[in-house]
Amino acid sequence: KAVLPVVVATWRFHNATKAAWEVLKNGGTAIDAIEQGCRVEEADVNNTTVGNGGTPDRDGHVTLDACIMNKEGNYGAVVCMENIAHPISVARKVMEDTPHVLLAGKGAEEFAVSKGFVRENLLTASRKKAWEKWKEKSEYKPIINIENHDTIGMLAIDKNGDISGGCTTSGLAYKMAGRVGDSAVIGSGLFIDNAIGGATATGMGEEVLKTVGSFLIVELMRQGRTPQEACEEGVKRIVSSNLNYKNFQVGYVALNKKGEFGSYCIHPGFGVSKYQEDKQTYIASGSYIQ
Ligand code: SD4
Repeated sequence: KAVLPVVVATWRFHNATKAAWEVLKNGGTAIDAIEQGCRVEEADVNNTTVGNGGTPDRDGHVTLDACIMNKEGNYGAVVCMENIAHPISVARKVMEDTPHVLLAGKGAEEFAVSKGFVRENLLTASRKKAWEKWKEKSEYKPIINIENHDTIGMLAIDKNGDISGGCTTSGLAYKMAGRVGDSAVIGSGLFIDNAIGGATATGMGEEVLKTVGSFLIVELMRQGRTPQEACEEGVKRIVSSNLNYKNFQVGYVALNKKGEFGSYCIHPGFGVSKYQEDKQTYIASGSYIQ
């Protein structure tokens, strides 16, 4: 029997999963839980990979990617959007209020403003200082499990058994201007199928994009794999095609319609925050490299 409702998220995002759980516990929908949960990280300036307080690109611009997907298989996303603190909510508006699924850059920002979102400066003093320090050497070298990995990917099933998901990030620290990662791209950073379950990703977005990771994992679950087996296969697909895998991290989380979850990553250090049966837990993920 399915143990519902349930919410899982990448990393140690206790406050975000708690906010999502509050929505679910009170009978709210999975899509509302996802939006409210993701907003917690977007607002937290101490999370330097999401929303306000995110790390800028190498030119000093904080550019955000986010997407959301609902039980009908509808999807909305923004990529490379500046000056708007809650891209997850803008993504939801793209999904619900436009004939499109993905808005980029200035267009996304203008759309957000037209929907009542307020422009604000997202580059905090601390991130500006860190960027200025980075510029002294301008060395582009992501550090495993540290500066590049705090993206929140979240999957939730409500009491009706319907699943939704969201993913929101400022992307890799000091990326090139205009770079878009996996997080807001359907099938890569996130995929939801209300008949099967969902999957989401964090880490080196280029690798997730090249293997269409989240779609792959949901399709493997459709073929009968458990969420755990599907996540392991998703990671294997990356490490078997890229000999450089020791130098980057990718972590996957998957949830099936029974409320069972799985997770797997390349390097130790990744884990999943879960709220189920009124209990919050953190589960360290298994890894390809021990
Ligand atoms: C990206 N996957 O833009 C994101 C980065 C990430 O935690 O997950 N950071 O490639």
